[in-house]
Parts: sequence; structure tokens; C-alpha cells
Amino acid sequence: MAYRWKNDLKESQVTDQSLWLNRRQLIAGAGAGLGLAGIAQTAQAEALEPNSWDDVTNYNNYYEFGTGKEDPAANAHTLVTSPWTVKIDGLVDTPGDYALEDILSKMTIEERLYRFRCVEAWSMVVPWNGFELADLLEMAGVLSSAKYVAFETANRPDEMPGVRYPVLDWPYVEGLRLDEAMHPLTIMATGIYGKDIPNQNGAPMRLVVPWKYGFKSIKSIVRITLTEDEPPTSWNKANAREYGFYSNVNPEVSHPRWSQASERVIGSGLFATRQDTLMMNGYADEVGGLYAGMDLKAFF
Ligand SMILES: Nc1nc2c(c(=O)[nH]1)N[C@H]1C(S)=C(S)[C@@H](COP(=O)(O)O)O[C@H]1N2
Ligand SMILES: [Mo]
Repeated sequence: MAYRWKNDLKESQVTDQSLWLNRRQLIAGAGAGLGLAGIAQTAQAEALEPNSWDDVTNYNNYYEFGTGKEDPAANAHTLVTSPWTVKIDGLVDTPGDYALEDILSKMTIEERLYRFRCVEAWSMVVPWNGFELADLLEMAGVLSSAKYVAFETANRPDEMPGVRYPVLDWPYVEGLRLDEAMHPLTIMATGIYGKDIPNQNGAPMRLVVPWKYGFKSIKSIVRITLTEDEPPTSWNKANAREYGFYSNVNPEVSHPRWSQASERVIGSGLFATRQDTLMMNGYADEVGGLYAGMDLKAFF
């Protein structure tokens, strides 16, 4: 499969604590001599310190297993994730039910260290294992009339206690514009920290779109549909004033009930660190061009 993008931010680079501390001192010493690029790099390095396994797997959003942050870790073990098939349909050459193991045998799995930012103003950094969504879409053959990609989560009342309650209109659905879906930063994650992805994080396959708020990263995907029209999304259906289709991380566009200008770093303890939210979650150089000429306050 095509290899479009290489993560130059290796985990080995950021986990080296002494190097990091040293770099900090170097920067403090260099002071005003540092250019903007140097400062941006510092922000990236600071942002990309991986969270602990416990943070990433015990502080989750997955309403099919309850609305509390600790509910998914407690309840998601009931989800049967093997065997798993994904229906790919709509505007594709070869619609059908694809077995996950067949998909995986054709994909290049790699690790990506991505910052993950949720709309509730918290963030963490996760080493995801997965493949580029573009490779999967190309496998099914995208027709030229397709403009959007719709995603759907499993809806299994016997395995998902949360879907017995009408907190959201089940199944959970999400969508991307086709160019966003084809962008090399967009991955289907099947693992974290080199292990299979735990159920509470969206096993066996979930989306990760690192420049968007967490809710775009739909979990336990059973259907992918290529469409001509913008597909509905769960949070927009639930509250259109608060959640738009694009949901790009943007410190200048506040959620109606809270600012998005800063974020709490999960795992930073009692004196929780807050950091400034970066435009497009720090990925603006890579994805800013997708939104050239768009009013991001209107298309939030
Ligand atoms: N199916 C489904 N996917 C979902 C959600 C959900 O409730 N159901 N929550 C979303 C939200 S709001 C966030 S912040 C992320 C959380 O991902 P994590 O638990 O791996 O950190 O999952 C997203 N994907
Ligand atoms: Mo979220």
C-alpha cells in the first residue's frame, strides 16, 4: 500500500526525559535569540510527551458504555470484537462486507504519536498503531462522484449497555470530507502502545483525525459509506449549536459554554497543567491548506 507520510516525531525522541529537560534549559538560556520556528518546535516537543497507558485506557468517552469517563473501562469488555466485518458501500467500485483480518493483511501498520484533543478541553498524547484511511478507501475504489465519507459504530444493545438509553441517536455516526479522509494524517487505529487497542478505546478499529476534536474519532466502526452529500454526525444531531461538522481544533472558536483557548493535560496530576491550544491541534502546517478560503467561524 502507498506510503504517504512519515512521522518524524519518534517516540524515542520525546520520551528521553533528560534530553527534554536539557532542551528546555537550552531554550531558556538562548532566550530571545530563538526564532519562531524554534519556539514552535518546543511547543510540539512538549505537547508530544506520551501519556501513560493507564491515562489513555481509563479516561475515555464512549457513550455506548456509559457517559462517565470511567464507564468505558469498566463496561466495554462485553463488546465482541472478533470476528469483525466492515461494510464499505455507497460511491465505491467494490461495495461489500470486508473482514477485518483481510483488510489488515493488506495494510501497512505503523505507529503514529499523535496529540489527541477533546472538545471538553482536555488533551493527551497517544502512540497509535494503525494504517492510513486512504489505503482502505482506495482498496474499495472511490468513485469520482464521492465527496464525503460517513462512518457508523456498532449498535449492539446486548453488548453495549449504554445504547439502551437515548442519550444519543444510535448508532453513533461521524463524517469527513473526502479530502480530509484521504489526508495522510488520518488513520484507522487498531492498536495503542504497540498492543491491540482496548475495547474502551474503540476496538477493533477506530478513526483518529489528529487535527480535530476527539468526537470525530469514531470507535468500533462497522460501516463506511462514500456519499455525495455531507453526512449527519452524532454530536451535531444532538446539539447543532455546539457541535459543527468540521470540528477542527481552533483556539479562536469557542464552544458556546466554554473557551477552547487552553486545555488541561490529562495525567499532569493535582496541579493540572494547562497549555495553550494550538491551531489545528498543532497540525496546521500539514492540514491548513484543506480549509483555504473558508470562514472557520462559520464552518466550525
Ligand atoms: N462510537 C463512539 N465513538 C466515540 C465516542 C462515543 O461516545 N462513541 N466518543 C468520542 C469522543 S467525545 C471522544 S473525546 C473520543 C475519546 O477517545 P478515547 O476514549 O480513546 O480517548 O472518542 C470519540 N469516539
Ligand atoms: Mo470528546
